[in-house]
Amino acid sequence: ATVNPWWANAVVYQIYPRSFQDSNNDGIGDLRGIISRLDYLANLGVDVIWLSPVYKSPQDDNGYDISDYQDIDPMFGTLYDMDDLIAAVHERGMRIIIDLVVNHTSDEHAWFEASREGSAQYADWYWWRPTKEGHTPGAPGSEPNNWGSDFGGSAWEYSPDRGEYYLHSFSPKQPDLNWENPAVRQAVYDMMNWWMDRGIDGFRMDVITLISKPLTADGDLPDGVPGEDGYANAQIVMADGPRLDEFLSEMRHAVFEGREGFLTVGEAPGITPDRNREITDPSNHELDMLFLFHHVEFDARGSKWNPLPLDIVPLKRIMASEQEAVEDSGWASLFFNNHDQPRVVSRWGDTTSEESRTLSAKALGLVLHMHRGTPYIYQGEELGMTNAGFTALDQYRDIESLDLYRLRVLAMKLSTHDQMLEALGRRSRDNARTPMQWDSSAFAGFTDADSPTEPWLPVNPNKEMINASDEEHDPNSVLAFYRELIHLRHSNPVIAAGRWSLLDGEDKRVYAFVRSLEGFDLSDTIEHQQVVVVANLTGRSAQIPPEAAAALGLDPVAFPVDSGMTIDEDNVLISNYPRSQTLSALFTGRLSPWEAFVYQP
Ligand code: TEU
Ligand code: CA
Repeated sequence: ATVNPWWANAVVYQIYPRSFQDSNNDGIGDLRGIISRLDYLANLGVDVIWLSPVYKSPQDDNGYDISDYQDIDPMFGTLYDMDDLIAAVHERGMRIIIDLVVNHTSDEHAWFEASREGSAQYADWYWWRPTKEGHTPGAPGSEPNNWGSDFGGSAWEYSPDRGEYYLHSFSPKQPDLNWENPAVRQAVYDMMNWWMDRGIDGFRMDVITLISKPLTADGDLPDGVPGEDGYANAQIVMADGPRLDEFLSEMRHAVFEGREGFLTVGEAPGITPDRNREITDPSNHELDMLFLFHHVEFDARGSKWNPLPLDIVPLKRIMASEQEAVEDSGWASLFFNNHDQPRVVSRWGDTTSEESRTLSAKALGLVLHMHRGTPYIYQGEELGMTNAGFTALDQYRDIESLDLYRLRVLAMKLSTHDQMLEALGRRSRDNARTPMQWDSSAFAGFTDADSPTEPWLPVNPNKEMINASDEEHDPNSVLAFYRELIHLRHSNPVIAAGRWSLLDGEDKRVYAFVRSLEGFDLSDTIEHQQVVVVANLTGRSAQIPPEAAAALGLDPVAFPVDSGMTIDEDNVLISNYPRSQTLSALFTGRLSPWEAFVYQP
C-alpha cells in the first residue's frame, strides 16, 4: 500500500562519500566505493540515496566549497564513474539526489576569480562592498557591517586585488553568490538542468534559505544583533530573506516543470514550522521538503559549544510544533543525524554498555521513523555507530571545529582548552565523519587492512563491536531493526500518512504518540487505522503514562490489567525487546529500560 506523493513512503539514506568506502586505498572514500556497496543499501530497503558533494573542490570544507559544478573531484573519481553510479542505483530500483551548494562557491571557482579581477561580466556575481567609511582597508573593524561567519570571525574578507570586501557566510574560501543578479540565477538553473538531464533524481539544497539577503531601501546590508563573539550570526541575519519564495518558485519553474519522480529537499536553518508549511505546500511550487533544525539545537546553552543533557519534554514540544504545522498541507523531513551532527546514540542514547547502546539506538530510531514525514538515515546510524571518541585536538580535521577552537580558546577565551575538547567530543562534526564501519579489520573495511595509507580520519576503535558485517548476521542488531522500521513504513499506510498526535507531552521519560488514518480514504485497504508508539527514553524502567495507556486500550488506573483483557502478540508491530516482554509491559504498565514499540490496539 502506498500513498501519494511517492516520497511520502520513501526513506532516504545520506552518504558522506569521503567516509563511506575507499576503493583504491588512498584513505578517502570514492564513487567506485559507493557502487560496490549499493547492494547493502538495496538490502536495507532505502528508496533514495543522497550524496554529499563530490564536485571539483579545494576541499576547504570537505566539498561544500565547489570550484566546478560540472565536474567530479579527482579524489572521488570521474564524471564517467558518476554516470555508472547513477545507472547502478537506478538498476536497483533506487533514486539518487545530490547536494546542491549554491549559496556560495569556492573562491577558486572561475566565476569568483573573474569577479575578483573586476571583469565587467562577473563583477556583480558576489557580494562586494567597500571598506567602512573613514576606516583603513583590511584593518579589523573596517568591515562593511557586523555580520559574523558561521565558522567564527567576520563574514567579510578583504580582497587587495579588488580593493573591496566580499561576503562569506562560512569560510573565506566560500564566497556567497549574489542571487539578486539574474545572470547568477540563470547559471545555477542551467547547471541544475544539466545534472537532471544526466539522470539524477533531485537535489538536497545546502543552506538554501540563506540565498536572499536582507537589503535596506538603499541596497545596503544592515547590521544585525551581535552575539557573545561581537558578531551578528550571518545565518540568523540572512535566513528566510525577502525574495526567498520568489527565487524558489522561479527555480521550480526553470528546472523541474515537466519533470516527474524527482525530489527537492532544502536545508533550512532559521525557518519556522509555519514557513515550512508555506514553502513545502505543493500549491506554492517551491520545495518538496525542508530540514528544520529546532529539534537538534535546543540541547545547548547559547551555542552548541555549551551542550546540555537531553530533556525530552522540550524535544517533544519542538517535534510536535514541526509535525502539527504540516498536518494539512506541506510535508516534514525527519532526521536526528547528518554529517554536521554528533551521533544520536552518543548524544541522546546510552553507550556505556553494548546492551544499552543497542537498545537506545533502536529506541531513538523507532521514535524518529514513526513520525509523519520522510525519514533520513545518515550512514552508520543504522549500525548504531557512536561519536569518534577523540581526546586530542590533532585528531580533528573539520574546519568548523578547528576554527572555533582557535576563536573560543585562543582568541576570545570563551572556553578553556579542556572545556572545548569536551565540547568537541560531544558536538564536533567529525563525530559523524569517521569511516563507515563495514567490518572489524584494521581500517574497518573502509580501506584495505594492509593499505600503507591510513584513512583521512581515524577509524573508531569500536569497529570490533560495531560493524555491518557482524550486524548482517545478527537478527537482534540495530541494522536488522532499521530494516524492520523501513519495511513497516513501506507496508503500512498509517505510518506513511496517518495523522500524528502527541501523548503525555509533559512526561519526562516516555515519548508516546498516536498515528491514525481517520479521515483518510484508505479504509478498504487496511483493517486497522491506528497505531500507538511508546518509547522509554531512559535507562531506567518507567511507567506507561496515562494518555498512552488509554490510547493502547489499557485502563490506566487498573494496572495490572484484569484478566478479561485481550492483548495480542501480533498487534506488537515492532519492539526492541522480545514480543513476549512487550506484552508483559502492556499488562503491568512498566516499561523496561529504553523499551520502545509500536502497538496496534
Ligand atoms: O551546513 C549549514 C548549516 O546550517 C550549519 O549551521 C551547520 O549546521 C554547521 O555545520 C554548524 O555546525 C551546511 C552543510 O551541511 C555543512 O556541512 C557546510 O559546512 C555548510 O552548509 C556550508 O556549506
Ligand atoms: Ca579512494
